[in-house]
Amino acid sequence: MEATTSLLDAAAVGDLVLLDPLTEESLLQTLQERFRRSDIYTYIGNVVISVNPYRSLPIYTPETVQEYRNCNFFAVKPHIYAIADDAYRSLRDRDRDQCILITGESGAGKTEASKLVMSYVAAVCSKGEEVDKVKEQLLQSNPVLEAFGNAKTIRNDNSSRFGKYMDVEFDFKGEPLGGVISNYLLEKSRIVRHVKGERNFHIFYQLLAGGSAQLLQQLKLRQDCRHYGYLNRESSGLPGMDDAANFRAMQDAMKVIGFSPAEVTALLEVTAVVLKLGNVQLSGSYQASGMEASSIAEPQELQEICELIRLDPTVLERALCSRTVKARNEMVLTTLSVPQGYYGRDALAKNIYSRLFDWLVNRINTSIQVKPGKQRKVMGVLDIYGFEIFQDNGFEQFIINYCNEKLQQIFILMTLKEEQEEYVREGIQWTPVEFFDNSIICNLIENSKCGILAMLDEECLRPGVVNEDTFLTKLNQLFATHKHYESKETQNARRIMDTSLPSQCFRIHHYAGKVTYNVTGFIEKNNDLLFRDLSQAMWASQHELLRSLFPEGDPQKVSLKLPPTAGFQFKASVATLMKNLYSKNPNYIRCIKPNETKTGMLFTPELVLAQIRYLGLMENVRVRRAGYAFRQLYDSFLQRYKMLSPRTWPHWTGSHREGTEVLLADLAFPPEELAFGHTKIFIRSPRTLFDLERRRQERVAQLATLIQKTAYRRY
Ligand code: AD9
Ligand code: MG
Repeated sequence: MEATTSLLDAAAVGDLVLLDPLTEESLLQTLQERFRRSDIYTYIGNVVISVNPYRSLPIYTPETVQEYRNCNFFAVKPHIYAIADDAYRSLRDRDRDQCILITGESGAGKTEASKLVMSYVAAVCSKGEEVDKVKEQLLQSNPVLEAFGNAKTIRNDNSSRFGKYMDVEFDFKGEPLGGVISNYLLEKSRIVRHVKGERNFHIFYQLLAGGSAQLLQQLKLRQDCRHYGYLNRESSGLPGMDDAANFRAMQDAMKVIGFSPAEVTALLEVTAVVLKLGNVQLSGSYQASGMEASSIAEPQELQEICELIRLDPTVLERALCSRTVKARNEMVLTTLSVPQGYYGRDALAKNIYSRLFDWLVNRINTSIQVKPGKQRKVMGVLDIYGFEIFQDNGFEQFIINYCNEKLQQIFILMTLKEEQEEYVREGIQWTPVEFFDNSIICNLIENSKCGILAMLDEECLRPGVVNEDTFLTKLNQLFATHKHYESKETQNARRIMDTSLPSQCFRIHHYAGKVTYNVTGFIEKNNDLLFRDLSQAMWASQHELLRSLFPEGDPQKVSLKLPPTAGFQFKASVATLMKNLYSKNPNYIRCIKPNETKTGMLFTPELVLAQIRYLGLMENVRVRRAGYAFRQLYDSFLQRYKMLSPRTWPHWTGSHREGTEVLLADLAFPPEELAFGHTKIFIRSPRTLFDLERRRQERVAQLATLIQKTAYRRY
C-alpha cells in the first residue's frame, strides 16, 4: 500500500476521508493543491472527484490502461480507470451489477468521463470478432447521439442537452453482449430559440457543412446557415470543431450501428423539415368578422417541406393557420392570429425533433439490444445534468434540480446501505449515522397527492382559464409553514424582509442550496400541447418515419384524454431510473468545473467551493467516515505496522488478526477507536490513523539509522 507512505500529506494521498481537520476550506485547498500538481482525480472512499483540466493530459494512454488493469484500488494514484476497473471486476468476478453515476455542472467533464469509463472497459475486456463488433456499436452510439443531442452553449462547446443512462450488458465471462440507452428531457426549446453565442443542435451545422451538394439538393437545403431562421441567421463556425468531419464520423457511426441507407435518408429528411419549418413565414389580415387570420406569406418553403414529407400542402397550410375547436358539441374551424400561428409552428418543430430523438435512441437500442433469455450482468452509466442555479430559473431547472435531489437521496441511502452491509459482513456493531435526510424536499416536489408537481398537473387539467397565479397561490396555502418552501407571501406572513424574491416566484431550499423559480411558463411547458390539427397533418403524411412519430394524429384514435404532462412523465422516468440504480452497486464520479472560461489548468476557488456545496461533498465525506474512516485487511495492515511492537517485529507467526490485536494493544489506542471485523481492522478517526502513521515514520527513520550504524561498524 504505497500510497500511505505520505498519509500525513492529505494533498498527496488523495483520499478526502482522511482529511483532518475536515472543513470546507481544507477540502478546497486539497483539491486545489492536487490540481496544481495535475492530479485531477481525488477520492472520497471509492467516490472519484474529477476536476476538469481543460487540456489534454497524458494519463489515458494504453500504458495507463495496463497499469490500472487488475490494480489494487489503493495502491495506485486516484484515477477514473481505477473506479472503472474496480466496477468491472466486481461485475465479472463477484457477479454484482454495477452503476456508475456521473454528476456535475455543465462543462464539468461528465460526458468525457463517461466515454473514458466506456473505453476503459472496452479495452480491458476480451477481444474477438463478435465482441469487437458489439464494443464498436456501443461506442459509436456516442457520435450519433451527440450530433442530435448536443449543442454549443456558453458553458460548453459540446454540451449534452439531454440526460443519458446506458446499461451495458455482459455475459458470465465479462464479455459485452449489448446494451440499452434511456434518454431524459431533451432541451427541445433550443430548436426554436437559443441565445447569442450559442448554437442549435450540432446536426444542423454538420449536415449543412458536411452534406454533399447532391444530398443537400435532395433535402432541399441551402448550404449557408445564415439562410435559416432557427439557426439565428448566423454563420456557424466554431473554432476547434470541424462540423463537416463530424458529419462524416456520424454517418460512419450510423453504418457501424446498423442503420440502413433508407433509414439514414428518412432521418435526415425529417431533420431538414425541422430546419425548414423555421423559415415558414406567416402574414396576418383581418376577416370581415373582425377576427385576425394568418396565412402563409411565401409558399415556396411550405411546398418543399410537403414534397419532402409527401403531404398535400393545403393540409399543412390549414393546420398551421387554423385550428379545430369544439363549440357547443360541434367542431368548428377557427382562424389563428399570426402569433398563434407561429406558436403552433414552433411547437410542431420542437415536437418533431424531440420525437425524432426518441426514435433515434430506440433505433440504436434495436441494434444493440441483447436477445431475451441470455443471462447477463449489467453496468449502468449515468451522464445526467447537474444541479442548476441560474439568475433566472424556470420549469427546466425545477425538473433538473428535482432529479438531482433524487440522486442525492439515493446516494445517501446507497452509501449508508453499503457501509451497513460491510459492517454486517464483518460482524461489527452498527450504530446508525446522523445525516441530513432530504426526503422532505423530494416529498415537497413529488408527493402524488399534494406535491408541487401534482399541484401543477391539477392546474393544467383545470377547465377554463388557467394561469400561474392560481398555481402559486395554491402552493403558498399548502406550504405556508414548510421549512423548505418560501415565497413573497409566506415571507410576508412570517414577517421576513427580503427584496430578492419577486412575487411571481417560489424558492426551494434544496440540499445543495436555495433556488428561486419563476413560475412563468410552468403551465405551458408542463402541458406541452400540440394542436391536434398539427398532429393529424403529420399523420396524414406519406413519410413513414414522420408519420410514425405522431400516432395520436390518427383520426380513428382521437382520445378525449389529455396526454400525460411533461412533469408527470419525468417523475415516472426518474422513479424507474432510481429503482434501476438502487438494484445495483453504485460507483460515483463527481465532476467539477474549475473555471468559467474553459482555460487549461486554471482553478477559481470560489467557483469550486460552490460546486463542493452543490455536490454535497462535505456530507459525502461525513457519511463515509460516520462509522469508521479507515479499514484494511489484516494481512496488509500487519505488514505495514508490525515494526511498531517488539512482539510482532520482525516476525509474527500467529494469525494476521491476532497479530493486529497484539500490535494495537501494545500501542494502547482507546478501544472505541478500533473494531476487529472478520477480515479487516476498522479505525474510527483519521487522527488515530495519522498517529499510527507518524509512529511508523519515526520507527522507519530509527531503523534506517540503526542499519546504517551497523553497516558502518562492520565496515
Ligand atoms: V454538459 O452538462 O453536457 O454541458 P459535461 O458533459 O459535464 O457538460 P464535457 O464532458 O462535455 O462536460 O466536458 C467539457 C469539455 O471539457 C470537453 O469538451 C473537454 O474539452 C474538456 N474536458 C472534460 N474532461 C476532460 C479531461 N478529462 N481531460 C481533458 C477534458 N479535457
Ligand atoms: Mg455532457
